[in-house]
Amino acid sequence: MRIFHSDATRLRQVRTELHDGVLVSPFECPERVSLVLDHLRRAEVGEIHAPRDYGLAPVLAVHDRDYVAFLESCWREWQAAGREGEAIPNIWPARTLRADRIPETVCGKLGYYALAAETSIAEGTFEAALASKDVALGAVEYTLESNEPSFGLCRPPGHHAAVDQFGGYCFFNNAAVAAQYALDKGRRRVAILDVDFHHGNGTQQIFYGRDDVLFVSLHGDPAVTFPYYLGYADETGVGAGEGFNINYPMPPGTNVDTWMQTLDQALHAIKRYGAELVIVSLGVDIFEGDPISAFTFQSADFITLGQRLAEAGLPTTFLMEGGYAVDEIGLNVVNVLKGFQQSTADAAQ
Ligand code: SP5
Ligand code: ZN
Repeated sequence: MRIFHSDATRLRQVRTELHDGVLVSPFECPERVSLVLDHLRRAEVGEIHAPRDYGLAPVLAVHDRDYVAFLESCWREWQAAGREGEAIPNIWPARTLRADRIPETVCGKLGYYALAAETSIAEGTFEAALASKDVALGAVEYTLESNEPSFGLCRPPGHHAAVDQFGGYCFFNNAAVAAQYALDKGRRRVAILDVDFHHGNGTQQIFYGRDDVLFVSLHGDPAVTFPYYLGYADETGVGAGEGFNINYPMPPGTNVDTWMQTLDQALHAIKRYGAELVIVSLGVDIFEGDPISAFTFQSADFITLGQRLAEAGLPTTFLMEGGYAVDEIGLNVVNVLKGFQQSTADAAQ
């Protein structure tokens, strides 16, 4: 397994996250990268490579050009406006307001392009987001060229980022950028399997009307869980995309047996689809000790997860999404990848 990592993913170093009514130090912090990297090295999971610079074209293949320009200029505009803290939205084009005019000033643009308020923008955010999509692209390119598995240590994560919205700690949808890249390199059927605790609303939105990417997600029930306004089981796709979006919402506290049975259903759907590549949106915030999530994985359960994914027998790229129990994040990620390798090795014997 080859690992992709870029030091520039640590350039996002925001100080504030709006959490439970208080500005706290963000759960999605640069230490997450360092800790995962340490464990990957110690466990000798595979060679660690820095990705090349893929430029903006693969981003613009799934994201809106004005949105990308906003992310690039946001912090500069916020500072020019003389604001004291970090850039955080506080007004949205909510249901009774107009969403067909984009405001001209940074406050208005922030609300237009944001889907949540916990994710502040400051120095280095755009640069880290660029590095994160390069990590994803390096990983997927390696799998496309070799059929060997890869892990992209993406940070910031991506699955909440929609065509023209950031939030949930996400700016560019790394999994969507990678899936589109695979299609542009000639793959015809790509599956994205999202195991993060939170629904991958951005990935769903990007591919909702399309049949060339199957999106399958296991996550906390949106009736009681972030991002609340997407992720129900009746969201199955639209038009050509009908039947190519599968959501498995589950209640907080769902036990691992139930979760694994649901994973079997998800993997069956991916096999039936005839996926040529699986991109796993790997959030390890399904861990019981996660500070903002509510599933019950123990560290050893991540080995089982990796084994089950390997049994699908498909070319696989893992991309890092969430996971905020920093003391265990490295072990949990390594366990998935080791479980995957172990099972692949067994199958080869
Ligand atoms: C990529 C990813 O995992 N993003 C997650 C973003 C979650 N942001 C808001 C979380 C709100 C959690 N509220 C839980 C209250 C527990 N006290
Ligand atoms: Zn998550």
